Amino acid sequence: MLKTESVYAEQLEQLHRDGYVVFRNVLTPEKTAAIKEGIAEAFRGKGPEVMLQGPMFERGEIFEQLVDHPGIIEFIEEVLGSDCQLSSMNGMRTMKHNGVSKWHVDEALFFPLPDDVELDPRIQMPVYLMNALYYLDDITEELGPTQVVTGSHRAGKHLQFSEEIGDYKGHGPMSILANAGDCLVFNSQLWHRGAPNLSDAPRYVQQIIYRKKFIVPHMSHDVNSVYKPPVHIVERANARRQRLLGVNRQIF
Ligand SMILES: O=C(O)CCC(=O)C(=O)O
Repeated sequence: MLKTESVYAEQLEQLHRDGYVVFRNVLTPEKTAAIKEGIAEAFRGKGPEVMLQGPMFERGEIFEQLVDHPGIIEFIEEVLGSDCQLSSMNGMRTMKHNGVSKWHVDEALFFPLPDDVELDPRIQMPVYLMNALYYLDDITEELGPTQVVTGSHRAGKHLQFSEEIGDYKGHGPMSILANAGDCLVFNSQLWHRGAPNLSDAPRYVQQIIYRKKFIVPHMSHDVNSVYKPPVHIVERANARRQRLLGVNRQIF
């Protein structure tokens, strides 16, 4: 049987090679502004040190729609499988001098390698968790860009949670200078961080983490426990969104 090439062939190649892909202009200016306002509202009354609030799909339909945002969700499903689900959906706000600024991979290092061992380039590592960051501001060096080390999802190295990091195969830390409405999608194993916000303005980002179905959901960084989305949100969701929210009609 002829295998049809994915419409995401180029992005899939980039994701597996570099560890990340930037999708440009995926949100309209109106949606971007509404999401930013919704996140600002979620942080109302919180101190400047608070950086995450969630789960954001509980905060209105504009956030529910983002769970299965067209153009992004199809790509996520190609990588994680058509039965993938949401792991967490946090709004981020970083105020002056703040940021998730220690270099890390999300959750855990899945495939550690000894220092003198490298992955054979023919091996394509499975992807278990993917992070989608929707930018709600034009991201400058001053506002604190997401920074990544290209290809480092294949390094298999434990990071020391420091604010400095070395190169990986000739690639040093690189800032993703995106615009409001763009979305960065990356393999959770990529070395990354949010550089500190040096400006006087708050920086808003919508983060959505997706997981392969067999991985336990996180849903909120505040309540790292068994979580069920509110019934009215599940009831009005389409079938795909219900699945992403953890409704499981499949036994195996
Ligand atoms: O704030 C950022 O740009 C990066 C956030 C981050 O490190 C993460 O989502 O794991």
